[in-house]
Amino acid sequence: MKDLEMTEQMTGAQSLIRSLEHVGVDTVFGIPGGAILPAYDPLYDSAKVRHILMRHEQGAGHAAEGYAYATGKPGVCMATSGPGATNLVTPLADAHMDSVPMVAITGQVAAPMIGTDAFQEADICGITMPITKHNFLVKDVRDIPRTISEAFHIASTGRPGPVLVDISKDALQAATEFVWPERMDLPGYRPVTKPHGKQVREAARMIAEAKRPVLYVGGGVLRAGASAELRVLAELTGVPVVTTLMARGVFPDSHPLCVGMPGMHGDVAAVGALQKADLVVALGARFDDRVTGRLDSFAPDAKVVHADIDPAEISKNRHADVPIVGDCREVLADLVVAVRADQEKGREGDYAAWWHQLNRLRDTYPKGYEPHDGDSLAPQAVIERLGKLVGPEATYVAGVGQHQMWAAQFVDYERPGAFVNSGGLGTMGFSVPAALGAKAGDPDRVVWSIDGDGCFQMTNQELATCAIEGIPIKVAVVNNGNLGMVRQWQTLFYEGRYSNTDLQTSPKDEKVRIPDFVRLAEAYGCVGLRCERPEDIDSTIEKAMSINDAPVVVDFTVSHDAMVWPMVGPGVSNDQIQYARDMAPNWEHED
Ligand SMILES: Cc1ncc(C[n+]2csc(CCOP(=O)(O)OP(=O)(O)O)c2C)c(N)n1
Repeated sequence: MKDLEMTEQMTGAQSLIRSLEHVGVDTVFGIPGGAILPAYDPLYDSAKVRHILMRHEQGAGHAAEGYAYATGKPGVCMATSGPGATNLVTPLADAHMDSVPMVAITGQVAAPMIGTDAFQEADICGITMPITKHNFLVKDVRDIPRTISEAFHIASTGRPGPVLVDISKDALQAATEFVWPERMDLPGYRPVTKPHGKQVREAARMIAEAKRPVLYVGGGVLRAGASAELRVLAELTGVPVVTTLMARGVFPDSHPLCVGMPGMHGDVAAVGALQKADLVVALGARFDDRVTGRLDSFAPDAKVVHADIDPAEISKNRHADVPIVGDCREVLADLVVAVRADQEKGREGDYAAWWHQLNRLRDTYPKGYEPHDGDSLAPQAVIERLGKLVGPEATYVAGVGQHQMWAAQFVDYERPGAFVNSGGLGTMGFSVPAALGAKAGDPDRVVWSIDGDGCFQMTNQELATCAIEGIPIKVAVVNNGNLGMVRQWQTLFYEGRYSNTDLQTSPKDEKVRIPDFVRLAEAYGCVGLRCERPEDIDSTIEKAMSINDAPVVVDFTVSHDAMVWPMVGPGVSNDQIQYARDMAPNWEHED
């Protein structure tokens, strides 16, 4: 019976949907159009695959990313040829930078038309070559099942990433026999997951010998599902842990060994820990310029152990004294064994002086903010209260800008996956659709989008999708009336010349808001709330939390002038971190 089913006659489009069912896809985010139309017909009949009709293909792509964050499975999006496909470019680039597993399926014009500038033709494989882990152009109907099977394998193994499958319309329409490939044949694609024992033992030896070691933990640890192993290693050794923007929550913020987030807007203690370290153990982290600051002055006295599943990352930006290629979960598990063996032989690090130094940094430069002049809301207070009232079990999805940094700083993350954001590409418009995808993938979890008024205006049309499809996300628009992060740079580096950053979403002097986010939310079938006074923050959040049968949008009208601190200016050394304007730690004193 099974064999018979396996060799059934069908169209290419039917074989595509059958293939998606085979790899376990339950949700597809997309928009139809001419070239992909044949695939939408059998999709209509699928009992296993839910298609969520988005309002923009960019939204479909980010929703697929949010789904991947929430489930650990590749997110799937679908679009037609030409403009449908090019609208996926931003989310594909985003997923590529942040190693998000995702499969994008696009229709292509019929094979004989390719290269003729046919209506809605775009060479999407050519366009996305540098921003996908891999892409396929399928012109032969018989290749569809094999390609889908390979695409999902590539997207989710090794260093995860986006894979695009572009299928010509004639291949979708042609008749075929459905044959599911028994085995995968991908010559040249063999991700190394098992680390080399010698390097791991060397790393353990260096950890024991170091005086000032730091575990520099990146998004690779999240992708590898290795937070339990990380915790064992940290507790076994007593080494301080810093978690990058992409790794927030992988190690609990409340853990005494957690010294915070490094980088441009990181904690002084975390930045200081890396700068003063004599050993940096980088785990699934890629020495991004937002973390290192000026690279040649980053962690000047540190030896580096660098573990990553992607060999291309190792020594890319910073030379690794001990390179370890492998899956972070296996690396950490093996490191634990090696460290235990060392400890049994009496080889153990002594970091008491180091902790003394770090604790002083933590105590002297804690996170803080100015509660603002007059009645206006401090955006940090809004986000801090949100984190406190909503709690660590929720998922928080940020946009890009000041609110993203405050969301990283002022919510306490206790579990991996609790914080979702666009770290590498820094994509405005990520938050609402990614929150939609996260909620679709994990409907029982409360999902808050923390968005800026600028970001929100890029993709808020997906609220229609949320309302119609019954995906009740909650959105906190941190409405400072401006492209706040850009305005901050204008304040600091352009003498306060605010060229083109005032969005008029909450003008200071008039009452006209364009748009009025509360009315916009209502127009989209959501509940719209507004909060303008500090004393209303808690009750507004509680009100939003009490509504579960519709999406909720809260316009938190906040001060225009708040800035993100601490800050390492662009292109300067991390040693020059400022924890407030014109206030820098006194490193001499700290030594
Ligand atoms: C698509 C895109 N365009 C432009 C930018 C540059 N940019 C980075 S942050 C920012 C301002 C974001 O404003 P808003 O969403 O209001 O957030 P805020 O910084 O005010 O919290 C801009 C324009 C970007 N990151 N992405």
